[in-house]
Amino acid sequence: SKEPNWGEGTRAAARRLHVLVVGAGMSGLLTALRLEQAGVSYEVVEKNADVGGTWLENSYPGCRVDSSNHIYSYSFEPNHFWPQHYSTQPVLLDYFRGVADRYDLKKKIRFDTVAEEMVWDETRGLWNIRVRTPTGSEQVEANAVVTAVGQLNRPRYPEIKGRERFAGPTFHSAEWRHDVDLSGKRVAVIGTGASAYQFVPEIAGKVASLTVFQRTPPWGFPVAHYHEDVPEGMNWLMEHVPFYDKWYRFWMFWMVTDGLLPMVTADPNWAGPPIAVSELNLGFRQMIASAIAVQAPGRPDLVEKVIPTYPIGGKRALLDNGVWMAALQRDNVELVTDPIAEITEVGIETADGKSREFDVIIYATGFHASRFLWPMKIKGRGGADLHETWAGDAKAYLGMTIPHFPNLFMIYGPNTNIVVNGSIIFFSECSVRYIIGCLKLLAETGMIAMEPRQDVFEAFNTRIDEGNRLMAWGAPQVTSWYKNETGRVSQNWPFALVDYWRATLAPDPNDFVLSRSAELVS
Ligand code: N01
Repeated sequence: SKEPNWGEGTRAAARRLHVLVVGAGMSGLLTALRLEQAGVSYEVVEKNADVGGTWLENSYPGCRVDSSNHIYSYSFEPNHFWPQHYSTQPVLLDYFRGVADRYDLKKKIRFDTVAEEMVWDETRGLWNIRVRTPTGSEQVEANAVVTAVGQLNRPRYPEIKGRERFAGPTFHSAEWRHDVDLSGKRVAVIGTGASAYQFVPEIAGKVASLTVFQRTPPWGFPVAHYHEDVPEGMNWLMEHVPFYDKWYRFWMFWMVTDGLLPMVTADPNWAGPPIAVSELNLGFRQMIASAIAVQAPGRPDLVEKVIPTYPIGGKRALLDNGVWMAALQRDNVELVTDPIAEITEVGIETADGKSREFDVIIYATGFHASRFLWPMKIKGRGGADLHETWAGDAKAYLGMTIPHFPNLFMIYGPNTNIVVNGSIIFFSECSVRYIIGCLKLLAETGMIAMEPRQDVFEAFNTRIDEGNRLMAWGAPQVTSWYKNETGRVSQNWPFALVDYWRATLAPDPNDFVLSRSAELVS
């Protein structure tokens, strides 16, 4: 995305606008930067004491990005010297802090401040937002609100009987207790998603024993250079060959990420086994399954447990350079696949009647992903409550706007997540460019409010649902956090990256209802 290129007339008209941005993570910083460049008045509220969002909060051992950094970075802030292809969390946090400092973004960020409730004022045509500050509560007024709160930032603890009874320390992977020394301890880990996949190999050698409770195995794609340094020669090319970095980024998006989509696209006429969704998907499965099996020679019992029975692409696939399987084969590590029955004062009991005792339990059980914008309370036109309107099934137009909720713009909203293709930063850049375009539209038309037309919103979501039904993650035999409580895929974008880029180049005024006041004017 580029700096907003607004003429003086637009800039002058936009000066009447004030925008509240919620969140100072990757998307919030980007929004702040573009608003700054456009000359629009804004403030950012951030619940944490620093910028960085997910890269500030997740500090578990081994935490790193699993999209290559050459695409997981802002297009306008390339780093020709990423130390590794997939950087660790401290490197990422430094990168985002560096962007905040370089563009002097912190001056308008209010830290330790939480947006709790926002109510649309029909008559004045603005949002009244109640924010909780370190010293109390206050009201903020804004013509528009941009939420940049992520999809994966409210840790989810499992509903397992007796969870509160365990006497030892317990914590969630996203709230890592660095004060709990794991060395020499008997540790249980519940969950085998992306987070566990990264920290289990890191802690396995330090603890006395490690028991990993797996409900469903993840697919791990073999990526030999996952933890490796970027070769010096590549950095040299990035630095010295004109446009090499841009070409590399484009190539990654095109070949390495969007290029995987056909492998996880369902054949509507597929009559094969439900472990795959197409012939290509079945072949892909066989290839990855063999890559897993060769890592545990002589352990068919383990191989059987770790090879998923759902189609590849059904859930988030993880990157694997061998450390996961190596950890599971250590003498002090056990992989338990019997369902957990109960947590007791001293340990965990499984459905097969076995009890195991632990000193520490770590929950790697993911996030409340489908509860978009939760726990904020949001009331739009006529006092409509957003969470009641959604009723557990969050939808938006292009992931960003919702009928009856004027001037509320979401980044990383419903159906803007990706499973195999790309980088969320790409989506955020597209969304922010579009949102800035919406503010431009308001400024240039002199209108006060905009919201998507109901028919446009519905047609878009019908297209999204049809797309997701054709993907491995939409297959009926797959359950995952990509599906909400209604069973609909509310997280994922089912198309190519370029499709989102094209759809969000600029808002089409015909898609919106624009209004001057409480009266709607089409
Ligand atoms: O969480 P998850 P995560 N009893 O929801 C299991 C991003 N991310 O924090 O599959 C037993 O994937 C659950 O089992 P099942 C990335 O988008 C990125 O690991 O539901 N087990 C699953 O195994 C990722 O996808 C990065 O059957 C229970 C696990 O807990 C997303 O965040 C790194 C259970 C939860 O896995 C979330 O990843 C980390 C129960 N009651 C995260 N409830 C990188 O970029 C849940 N589980 C590298």
